[in-house]
Amino acid sequence: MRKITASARSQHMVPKNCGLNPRRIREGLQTDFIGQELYYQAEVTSTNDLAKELAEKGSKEGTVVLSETQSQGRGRHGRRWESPAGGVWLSIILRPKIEPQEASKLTLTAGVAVARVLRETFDLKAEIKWPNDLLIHGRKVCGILTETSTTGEALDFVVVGLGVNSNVDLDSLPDTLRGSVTSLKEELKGEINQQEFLRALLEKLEQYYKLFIQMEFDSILEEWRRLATLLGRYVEITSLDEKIKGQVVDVDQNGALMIRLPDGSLKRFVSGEVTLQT
Ligand code: BT5
Repeated sequence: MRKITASARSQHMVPKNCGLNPRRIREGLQTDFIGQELYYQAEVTSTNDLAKELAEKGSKEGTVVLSETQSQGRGRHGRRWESPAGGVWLSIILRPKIEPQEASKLTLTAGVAVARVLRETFDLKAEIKWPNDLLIHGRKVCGILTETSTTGEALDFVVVGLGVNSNVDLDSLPDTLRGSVTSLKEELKGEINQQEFLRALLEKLEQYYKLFIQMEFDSILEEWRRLATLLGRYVEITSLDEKIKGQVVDVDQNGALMIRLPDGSLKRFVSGEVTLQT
């Protein structure tokens, strides 16, 4: 595994023939801590797994694990996350002083940061689908997987994993995903500069994470609401083997989805799979 730090930037550490050049990302990066320690591998099982291992060994807040491909990229509930070459597959170690159940707020925070980068850098109308999807024209371009490690009631660390189909060829994804996914390359009809994108992404993630740790989650949530696709929509939500239909009313202070059921009552969901009703 390559660890690229300010003190270890010698030429021989620069991987050759890689789409992502970690040394170049690190050099121009305007962050205080996110990505200042960057581990790069051409292939991993899952960047989240590697990040967890590093966090357990004491890696500091902001450490990023980045890979060109993942052989066992994961989504929620053990679902497979396709991670061919051309994408940005990364995980960030965070050590916020929060309760474990608040970690889902970090998924929303990261979603706002990614949406902002896609809008500001590429002028793409990226929207957030609760809880962890970023969509462009209704198709998934990014997924977020937030995982925690706890001891008893206390949170040890959080790993926020981000998968962005940046320069991914849609042909390299399984047929079953056709129609429901997209990539930046597809939307922009051309490849993007991965180094610049990564820098912008890490900088925006730090900006929002700083707001988060300054207890500014309310303002992040305000922004999240403006970027959300589901508010006011009629949906079906599957959560804990229960399927329920209703209208999305809001997200609450903890990022849970509030749905008005046909009988008028409100129900709160902390997790679940949402599909739009036609
Ligand atoms: C997610 O799960 O969307 C979270 C994905 C997180 C991936 C990152 S990559 C870096 C880090 N390391 C990991 O191992 N994971 C994280 P979920 O909401 O459960 O969505 C999973 C579903 O998205 C799959 O069942 C597919 O339907 C779809 N999917 C799989 N690969 C995709 C891709 N590359 N692009 C768009 N959709 C995909």
